[in-house]
Amino acid sequence: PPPVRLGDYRPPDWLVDTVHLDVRLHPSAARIVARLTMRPNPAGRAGSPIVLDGDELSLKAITLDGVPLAGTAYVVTPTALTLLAPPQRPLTLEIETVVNPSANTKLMGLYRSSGTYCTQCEAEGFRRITYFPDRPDVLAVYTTRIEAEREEAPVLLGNGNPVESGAVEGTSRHYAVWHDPWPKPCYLFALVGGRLDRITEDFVTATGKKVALGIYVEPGKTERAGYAMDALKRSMRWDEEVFGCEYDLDVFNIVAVADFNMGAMENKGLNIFNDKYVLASPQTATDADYANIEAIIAHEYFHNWTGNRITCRDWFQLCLKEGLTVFRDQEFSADARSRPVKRISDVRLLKGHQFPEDAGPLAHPVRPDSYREINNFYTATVYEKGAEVVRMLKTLLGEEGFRAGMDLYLDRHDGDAATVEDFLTCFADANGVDLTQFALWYAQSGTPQVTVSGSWDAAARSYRLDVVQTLPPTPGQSEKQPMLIPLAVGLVGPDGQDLPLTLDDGSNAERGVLLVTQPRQSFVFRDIAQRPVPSLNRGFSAPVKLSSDMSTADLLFLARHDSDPFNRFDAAQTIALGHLVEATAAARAGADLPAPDALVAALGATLDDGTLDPAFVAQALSIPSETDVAREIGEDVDPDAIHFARTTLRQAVSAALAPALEAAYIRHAPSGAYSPEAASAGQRALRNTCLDLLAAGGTAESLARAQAHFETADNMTDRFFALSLLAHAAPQAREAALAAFHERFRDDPLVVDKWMALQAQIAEPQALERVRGLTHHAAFAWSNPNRVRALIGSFAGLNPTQFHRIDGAGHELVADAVIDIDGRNPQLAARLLAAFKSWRSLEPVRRASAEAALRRVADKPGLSPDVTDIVGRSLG
Ligand code: DPP
Ligand code: ZN
Repeated sequence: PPPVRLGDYRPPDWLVDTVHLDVRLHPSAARIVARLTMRPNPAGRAGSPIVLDGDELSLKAITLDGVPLAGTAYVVTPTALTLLAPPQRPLTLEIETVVNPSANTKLMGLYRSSGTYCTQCEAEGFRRITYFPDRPDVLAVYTTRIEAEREEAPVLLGNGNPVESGAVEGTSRHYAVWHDPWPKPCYLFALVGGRLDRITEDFVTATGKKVALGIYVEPGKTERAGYAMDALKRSMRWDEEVFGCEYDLDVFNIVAVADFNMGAMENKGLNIFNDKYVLASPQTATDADYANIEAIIAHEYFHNWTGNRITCRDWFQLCLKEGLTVFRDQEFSADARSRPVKRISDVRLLKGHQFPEDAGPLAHPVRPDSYREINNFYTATVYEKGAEVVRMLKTLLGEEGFRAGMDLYLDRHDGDAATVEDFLTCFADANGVDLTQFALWYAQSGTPQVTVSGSWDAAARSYRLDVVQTLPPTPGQSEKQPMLIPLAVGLVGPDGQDLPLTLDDGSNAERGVLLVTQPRQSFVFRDIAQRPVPSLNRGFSAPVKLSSDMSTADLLFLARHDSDPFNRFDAAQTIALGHLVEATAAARAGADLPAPDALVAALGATLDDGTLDPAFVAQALSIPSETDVAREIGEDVDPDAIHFARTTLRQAVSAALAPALEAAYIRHAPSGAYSPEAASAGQRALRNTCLDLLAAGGTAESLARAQAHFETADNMTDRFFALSLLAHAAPQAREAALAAFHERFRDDPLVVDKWMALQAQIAEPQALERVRGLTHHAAFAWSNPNRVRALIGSFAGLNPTQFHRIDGAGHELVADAVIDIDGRNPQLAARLLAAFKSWRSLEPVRRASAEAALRRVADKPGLSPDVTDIVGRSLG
């Protein structure tokens, strides 16, 4: 099929006002009767047929205004039901379909997960439940009656508010009716039926309305839902306080299921979650798990306004809800935890996932203008870069201007299916600014390269920054226009204090933000009496690749003194990356590796600074990942050389800083019982980072310390961290530790996932056989996305030396898995295949093997549209 194009958008020809669904759950033959009241859209084409999407549906009956339709009045194909010549007036269609939830391995539409019936409709899953105009700009009011065997599904949940429930007379079945008063697109439809336990709490909104909150989990797991409930209540309050968004139904339910393609889904009033992002206890979840749960609970809740009350006109506008909602959840976590540390980890995620995407064959704009398979656009670019674009708006407009734009958007577009243009227009209108050039962030793909050089003119007492921006060509976009880049800067004086910024035209660079709009531009600051050190792109104000002519000495100075915590972190990272690039080149050339003196000095100073937040120090001490280094090198990448350079660097840092690391390890010993809150997590993060760097030295003492850490841990964060250390750094202790860990947690699938993921990441040739072996482990299941992502996803995404083995066996393994999974779950298969996104940057031998693996996938007959799209673009 040809691609779908943004430019081809047309409003729907028919609208749906109300939907009455009657769903009778059954493991293999669920029966759905849908009654739709429809009318011709005045904005559509007059006289149009009614075209309803469908996928793997069995049509049983269809009536129009209560009269069965003649077989000649409609046409059914595998993808649509078309009423050829419907009367051009309001009408009621009743359609009966049957689907098989147990056979639904795609996990789209209505399916069963460990015996629980659930649905996933975004993006195009509702058409797998009933025939419907499955597009986000058709908004209807839904009433859903769900019926099931009481024994099999005592809990029946739908969107909106509960209306009634009861027994079905004379049977073992029961039913529940739900009504959602808010018009919504069908991708936000959901229902759940199952044997579930729950926890409940009440929340009183800002205007005093009581909301009944429920979190439903597999029987016996309620004690692990408490943190999610806490995060939910805090999210609801925060959204009232920060964005003025109040909840709008009597109930809000969350259901955790074990088989889920995504992280979670924001269905109106009934969020459905991958259980990985709900269930947590100190014994089973790490600090990172807790932070993810908090962020994702908030994210899905925030969609109630940014996504549900205001939805997307079409799927090209996906970033309208996702980028904005990621920005909102990032801000929530920043307020709940440490803002600088949150910013650092968000930027690390962006650089680790989005930058490589933007630099490879899968690059696409934040708002793509064509797609073949929308499921493949739930990407780091749409989500994370999309959030950066919203953040830049805030940087440009300031706190108040941004809030004014948001208020206008929430007010003007409530109830709409909106576009990116609608969104930007609100900010332009509220602030009286022109955002035409800014809008290029949505349209142009690729990471802008910004090169800055600074010079101080002692005689003129001025400082000049010369800025050059370029945007590399990306698929489908050979020519680019200059972007509007908000570059936050500071000039740091010799005493470490920020100098006042006055531009030579007398204006003060507002909030320290330079507006870069031209390919080349210079900014001159006056009254600069001494040579300052420039601090560029503070807080990572723009998602660009920055390079400058800054000396190592200047970077070291910033690492110690910058008032901007992000740049303080980043200065040390820049030193480390520079070292690793040089060391990798030396390793490939068989030369001696350089000594990391500057980096050791920077890290040592950070470690010694008792005023810093431990969570910040932990981030600042982290050595850039192998993927970071590969991205920095950019072409002709040899993962083994990078691994060697990085391992050598870690050894050197370990040796040089051992006493300070040991002291910090002891200083940050836990006091009191485990708590997942940020301060406590920060202590653990720093302590574990020290443990890790110490173990990198490989001394018997450091490994014994890791072993003791493992054995005495009273929480999953410490236990799993130590296990990872032993698995990576202590082959002799590895098997016993892995076995002990497995023995303790063998009945807990989410913890066994961690155990598998860890083994898949060991940077040794045996990892491949280990992964193969684990696919036959009793706990592994190809049908469960969490299991597949843990084992195969971790191998492909987090074990560069073994995925990119020089003999090609790693590529083969992943290609085989993709082909195998594609028959069951195309979305999951396509996700996995995207691990090849940087294949063109590999050195020639590995590049050839990656290409061969991709071609083998491409040549497979019967591939899904999902995998066809990824493999096609990857090779294109
Ligand atoms: N559930 C996914 C998310 O919230 C897709 N909407 O990002
Ligand atoms: Zn989302």
